[in-house]
Amino acid sequence: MTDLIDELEALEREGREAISGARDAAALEAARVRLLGRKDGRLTAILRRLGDLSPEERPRVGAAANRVKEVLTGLLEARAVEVEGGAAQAAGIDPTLPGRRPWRGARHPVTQVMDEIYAIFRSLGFTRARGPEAETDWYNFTALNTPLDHPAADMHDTFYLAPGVLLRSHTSPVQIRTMQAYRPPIRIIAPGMVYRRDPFDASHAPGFDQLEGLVVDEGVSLVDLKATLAEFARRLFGPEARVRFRPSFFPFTEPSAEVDVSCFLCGAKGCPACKGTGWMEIMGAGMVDPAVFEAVGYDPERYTGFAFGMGPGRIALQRYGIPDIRLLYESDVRFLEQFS
Ligand code: 2NM
Repeated sequence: MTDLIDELEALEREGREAISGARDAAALEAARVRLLGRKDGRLTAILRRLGDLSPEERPRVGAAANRVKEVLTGLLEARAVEVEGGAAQAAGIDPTLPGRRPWRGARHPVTQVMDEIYAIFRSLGFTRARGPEAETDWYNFTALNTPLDHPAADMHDTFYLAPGVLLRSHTSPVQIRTMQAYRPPIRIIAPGMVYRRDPFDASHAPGFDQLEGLVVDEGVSLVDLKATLAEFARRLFGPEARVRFRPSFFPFTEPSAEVDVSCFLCGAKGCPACKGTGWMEIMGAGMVDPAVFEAVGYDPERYTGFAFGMGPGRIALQRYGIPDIRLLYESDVRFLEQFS
């Protein structure tokens, strides 16, 4: 047994010399194989002879062998760093410089909110509908019970491309086209860019994302609207979220409402984000006006429906506490990388 202890001490001594004497990575690896190599290394050879010892002797020698292995492994690692540093310096590289953090990609915050909204409505049985961004005034206004002398249709508020042709000011024309193409039941969301002649400032942009929804069938009621939007709010903002409806007016719905969600930042206690009210406005909604059904050839005596519209960009501003809508449009990586 003392033989093996002596041999372990000799191995440690010689190992220290071999490691500190290795001049490059290849020499170091050769030393490692000779000392600790699993098949033919010197430590392995000693460990093989552990079986010859009595059960009383074995633990002490085993412990000594483990210690030598740890010491040599540590020295090998430390020397590897030195050898590599030397090689780097010889090549004119300074290995002490701090590393460069790689860019991490992130989906745009509005895209993240939109994708969450899609997933919620998808699971509620809605499909996505799309339509053109250049529309006629009939699809954008007339079919939506909005006469062309309504202020919304004014040249000051809408981008006209040619007489009677415009950039859609909401995604509702998609609902009109969908109703023309399909019989009820209808259950769709229509996401996309819309355009309004607003000044580009902290809270307005001339083009922005909108997402509208439409449900039409026999017997659809205001209860269905409230239940759908209450479930939507719980899924998007958390199980504690509540909604409230405030009476409002849109030409294409009757009755119409502004929909508030209980403030998801302060839990409706009142904070700067909700201006102390405990509520945040997130969308408009209502029961589809029979005049809209007439325009698309649906029988308003047979069918009822609800519709709603929201701005995912606005919701992203509220959710992330972004103070200026222009940040959503500037593609500044310092801003965007915060959402990864
Ligand atoms: C909103 C608010 C309320 C709406 C109505 C329709 C249609 F086509 F069915 F008439 N689509 N979207 C609607 C209703 C949109 O956005 C604030």
